Formats: sequence, C-alpha cells, structure tokens
Amino acid sequence: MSSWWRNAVIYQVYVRSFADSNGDGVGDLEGVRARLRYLADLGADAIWFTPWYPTPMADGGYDVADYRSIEPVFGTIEQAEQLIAEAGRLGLKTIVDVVPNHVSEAHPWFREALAAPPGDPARERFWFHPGRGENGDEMPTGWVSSFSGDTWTRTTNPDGTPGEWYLHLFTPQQPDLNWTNLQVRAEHEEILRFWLDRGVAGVRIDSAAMPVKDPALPEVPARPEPGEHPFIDRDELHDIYRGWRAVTDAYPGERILVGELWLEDAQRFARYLRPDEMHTAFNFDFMARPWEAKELRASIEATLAAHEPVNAPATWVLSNHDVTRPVTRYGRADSSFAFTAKRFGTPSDQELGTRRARAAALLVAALPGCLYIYQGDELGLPEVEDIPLEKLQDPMHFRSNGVDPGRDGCRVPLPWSKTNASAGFSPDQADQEPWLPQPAGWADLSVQTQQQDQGSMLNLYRSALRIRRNLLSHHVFNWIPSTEHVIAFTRSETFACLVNLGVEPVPLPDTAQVLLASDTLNEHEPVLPPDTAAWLHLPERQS
Ligand code: TEU
Repeated sequence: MSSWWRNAVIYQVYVRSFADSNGDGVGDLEGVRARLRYLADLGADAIWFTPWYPTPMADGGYDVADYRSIEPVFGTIEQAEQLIAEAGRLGLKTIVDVVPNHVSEAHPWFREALAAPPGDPARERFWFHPGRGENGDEMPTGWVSSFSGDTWTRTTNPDGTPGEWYLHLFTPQQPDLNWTNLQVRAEHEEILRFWLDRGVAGVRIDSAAMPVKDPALPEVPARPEPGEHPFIDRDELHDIYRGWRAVTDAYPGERILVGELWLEDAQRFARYLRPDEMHTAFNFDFMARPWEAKELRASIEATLAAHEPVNAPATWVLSNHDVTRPVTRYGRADSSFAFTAKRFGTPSDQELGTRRARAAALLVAALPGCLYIYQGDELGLPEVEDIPLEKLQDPMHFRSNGVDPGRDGCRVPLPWSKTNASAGFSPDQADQEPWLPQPAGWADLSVQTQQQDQGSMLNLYRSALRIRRNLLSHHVFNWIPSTEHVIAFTRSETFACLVNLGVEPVPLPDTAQVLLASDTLNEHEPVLPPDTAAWLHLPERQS
C-alpha cells in the first residue's frame, strides 16, 4: 500500500499573504476557503498552513500566544474547522504548524513566569538564569541567535531592580521553552491531540532540531561533535518526537510529522526519520545549492542515499517563507542560496531566473518523494526587493541592524486577478491596502492572467502535477549516464527527465516523445536548449 504522504504534493499557505476576504489587507481563513478549488485544481494533495494561532506577530506568527485558537485577524476556530472539513471534501489534507521551541511573550505561561519570583515553578517552563559577572549583568551564555543578536534578555524584578535573564534563540518576544519540564512535554502532546481531533492530517514541527538545550549551558564549541552542540540536534529530542509519534499513531488515516530540521549532516538528519519518530523532514540541501548540474546531482544523490536505508521518502523544497524566491535566486550569478543577507547588492536577471525556476520545477516534480510548493512559486513570483523601509516587518531585518533585508520579499500578498488595486488579493471595496505593498505589474503575474496563458508558469505546474500523479506514484529512480551539464534520470521503463544546466543545447533521443517541457521546443530539431527541462516518454524496450 502506498501511504499518501510518501508521494504527496504539499502546498504551503502563508495565511497572512494568501487571500484577504474581509478587506483589512491581511490574508485570512475565509480567503483560503474561497480558493480551495484553485489548490485542488493545481494538483495539491495537502495544504500546510503556517501558524494561524493568536499572535502579537513579532515573527510572522511564529510567536504563538495560544496554540488552541485562531488569530482573530485570520478568523475563528469554527472557520478553521470548516476549512479543514471543506478542504477534505476536495481531497486536500491539512497540515498545521506547531512551534515547540518557544512561545510568544504574550503566552500565559510566560506572563506567569515573569510575574513570579526567581525559583518559582512557573519559571521552570523557560530558561531563566542569573547573569554572569559580579552584578549578574553579563548574559549567562554567549550563544548567538539565528536572527542575529543576543539570545538572552534581562528581566526586571517587581521592585525595579535588574533580575534574571531568559533565553530566546530567536527574538526576545519568543522565549524558549524548557523541554526538561514535564508540563511542557505534556502540553504539547495535548496540543497535537487538539488539532488531530479536528481532522488535521499532519503537523509541521518548527525549528525541530532546537527545543532541547544542554542544561549546563556550556558555550558552543568551535567545531562541535555530533550531539555535542548545546542547542542543536541533541539526543534527547528523539525521545520527545517518539512521544509525538505515539500520539499521531493513535489516530486513523496516517497522520504525519514533518520536521523542519536544518541539519547539514545527512546521517544525523536521517536519525529522525524512523517508524517510531518523524515520517519526513524538509530537505533543504537542494535549495541551498547553486544552479549547477554537478551540485544538484550531488544533492539528489546524497538525499536519496540518506533516505533509502531508513525507508523514508525524500522531500523536495525549492523555497518557503524564509528564503529568497527561486526566480530571483536562480537569476543571480551566484545562485547558491538563499538566505536573504547574501543577496544584498547582487543583481538578478529575472528572465534567466524564470527559465531556470521553470526547469527546476520540472526537476523536483519528477524526483521520488514529497514535493513542497511555497505559495506563489507556481506563479513564478520574484522576490520583492524594493519594499520601502517603513513597510518592512521582519524581525530578521531589524535585528541585523538592516544588514539583512529580511524575509518580507518572499511574503508579499499573492496576485489573483487584474480587477482591482490589490491584484485581487483583497476584495474590491477593501478598507486597507495589502499589509506589504505589491510591486508595479504584480497583476500581470496573477492567477487570472496565467490561467489564460498556455505557456504560463501556472499551467506548467498544473500539467506537471497532473502527469506526476498519473505516472510517478512509485519510487523507481535510475540515473541516465549524461554529459557534465545535464541531469538525466528515469522513473520507469518509459519515463525520463532531462535537465540542461549548461550553455549549449543538448540533443534529445530522437525516439523519445516530449510529454512536457519547461520551454517551447523546436519540433523539427530535437534538442534541449540551455536552462530547460523536459519530461520524455521513452519507447518500450524491444525484448
Ligand atoms: O525557521 C527556523 C530557522 O532556523 C530560521 O532561523 C531560518 O534559519 C531562517 O528563517 C532562514 O532565513 C522557522 C520558521 O520557518 C521561521 O519563519 C521562524 O521565524 C523561525 O522558525 C522561528 O520560529
């Protein structure tokens, strides 16, 4: 039996920017509900919703104040239930985002902790600690945040004197939970049940390698041995996720755990993928590689090799709400990833980037395993790089003192039509403009425009996902020997994918029939132009 999640197409909805139903300039659940048909027609099997819980929005919703409710700007819990049910009727499963590493400073637990004196049990759910130095005015550790800046913030005692410090691996508005505390553990298992009871098919685990810390709070060694880092990939995590797996396994219908694991070491990564632990985890290696055949081939090879022994499906991710859009990234001379800070000042050739992003889409859609699509990539949206400073929202930008442009550029509200000033993101009579400004010409990339254009990115995605569903629901994969700049493999006796990453055209086998190509091919000359991918039907071998 083939489990649904082993070969699924999972579409990532960043709720705030997907579709606004009530005209306040912010996406919402009713907006998504009205577009479910679009996602079903695209060929998605499941929708992953980025956090939709009540939040002060200090980090785009990854600062959760209440894990059992819905952010009022997005909607209500009844609407979420209705959305899950309605999606299900269209054959779309729902995956929710759970954030175990930290809560919002507005979460009742943290409020309680701040109000409590040092040593109070309410503080034990977090990492409160006296400072170093004579007056305790030095941070307990020198750990560096992945958002730049400090990882500790000092509290003030009720009498106004400086108090203990608390740990936050991200922003100060996201205090880290202490996973040695049994209440923390029990609470999260209850949160999982809360959403599983409402019919969700899976959970994306945010920052999944980070929740456990070494209680001795040592400094980070220069070159930590595997398992030795004080807050990444600690062995105790496995027991936690085994507990989670026991929770999901108690429900019918294969509810899955998807880990957001940023681990470079493929073997360490694979340790989380077990029959009693996570079902899958995001493979970010592929998107971290430049547009070079050698690099991408190596990534595919390493990914498949790491997943095979643990019998877990690989996942393929071209982008998400944290990284530079593929169209922009692949249009740069240095197309290697992806973190926004690196992109500063490097120009991008959007036409080239679009060609490559189209080819990349056919490449990842042809690989065995799960495919993740970040909203708007199916429209070929570029990174928006000229958002006025006063409109920027991402804490990553501000915490780097403006050195990092932040992640707003990939979070600009989607264009749906040409009909109004917000490119159909908000209704015609909207009170507010979209929360991030859309650039000029955004409506030309809208769903409505692309639906009418046979050659659009949207129609390429639709065709690819349709063919994938019919032909690629198994895990056969074989490389075809090829030249240096070509990636070529088969997925059956009769299906092949060829991608030309070089600068010269390459010949196509003349017996092959082109099922789909990322660009228009010349009928009379069977070649694959540079930066183009083709899916081929091969003639049956004569035995
Ligand atoms: O991201 C996890 C993470 O490690 C990020 O720091 C990542 O390295 C960075 O965003 C890359 O640009 C997750 C979420 O996807 C992200 O949106 C949140 O901000 C973060 O967790 C904190 O919850």
